Amino acid sequence: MAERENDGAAAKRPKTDAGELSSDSPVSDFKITRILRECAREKNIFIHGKVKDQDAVVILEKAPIRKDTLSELLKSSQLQLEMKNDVYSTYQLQAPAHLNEIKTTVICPATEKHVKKYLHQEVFLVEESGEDYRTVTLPYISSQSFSVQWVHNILEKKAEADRIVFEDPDPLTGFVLLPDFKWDKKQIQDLYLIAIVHRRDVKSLRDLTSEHLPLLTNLRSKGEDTIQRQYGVPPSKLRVYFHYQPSYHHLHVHFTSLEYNAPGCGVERAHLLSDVIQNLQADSSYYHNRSLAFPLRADDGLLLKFKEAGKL
Ligand code: M7G
Repeated sequence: MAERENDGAAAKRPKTDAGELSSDSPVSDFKITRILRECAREKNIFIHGKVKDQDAVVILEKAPIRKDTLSELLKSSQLQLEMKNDVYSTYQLQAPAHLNEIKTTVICPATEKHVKKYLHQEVFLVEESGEDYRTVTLPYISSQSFSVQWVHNILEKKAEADRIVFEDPDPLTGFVLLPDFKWDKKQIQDLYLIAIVHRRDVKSLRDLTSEHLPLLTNLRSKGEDTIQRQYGVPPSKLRVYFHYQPSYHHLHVHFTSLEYNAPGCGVERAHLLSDVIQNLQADSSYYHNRSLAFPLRADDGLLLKFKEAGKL
């Protein structure tokens, strides 16, 4: 099978995937239970509630202001004066609806684990040795991890097939590259794509050995080339990394714009792909043996397991 790349112009064009206005709105019936988290600076809110008796999480996030619609925004909005003093004045700008969108993510039915993921919580840094991984973490994630059904749906083209930007179908070194659902594709500043590998036997960074180097180098070069070509963002403007621990245990790599302070890109969770490649080149067992630190939330069952094992 040959590699596949979506038409560059189409990928650049900010298009909504499913496209049309949704007639069956899961949020109009949404009954709010509680606010899980909110941030005035990030202009988002995470809400837990019910849609027709099913638990749901709804995430609302004001979209960034787009450069390509600035003139239209300034020309076609109404201004309401708030105050005027000397050379200073502030207004409320009432933009036309299509320039005032709110990115909305719905998880329904949501499990208790989804609700916990978004609930604001105290976090603790855990240091996991290779041995801790095998005796504490692995048994826990084998029974408690989030489902990766959505990942299999992507790999099997049962979902988001029209969003795939690039695919290398090789079963060992291949992957699918597509926009992360955190990115609305409206502007390049917060570019966020994920590369999901076709192999299903690699859960995370921990499983990687030098055997996987052809996969990682292929993913890096083709992922970077595609993003340069499709979005005009060069490798020097990209942050390419794994999360450890990831939420979903099927190997994937995050490609984010260097300009965008993506959630989870801090040193306590992100591992640059280029560092991982070099570490594996120097020592095939690097990620099997070394201690890896990562944050766990106060209500995470894994934190309890670390405490029970006397590791915290
Ligand atoms: P992670 O490090 O396993 O988890 O990354 P995190 O969510 O704690 O960062 C998984 C990545 O996949 C995240 O960046 C998610 O935003 C993204 N993601 C999750 N889901 C359920 C989907 C989905 O259904 N479609 C797409 N395109 N991306 C998703």
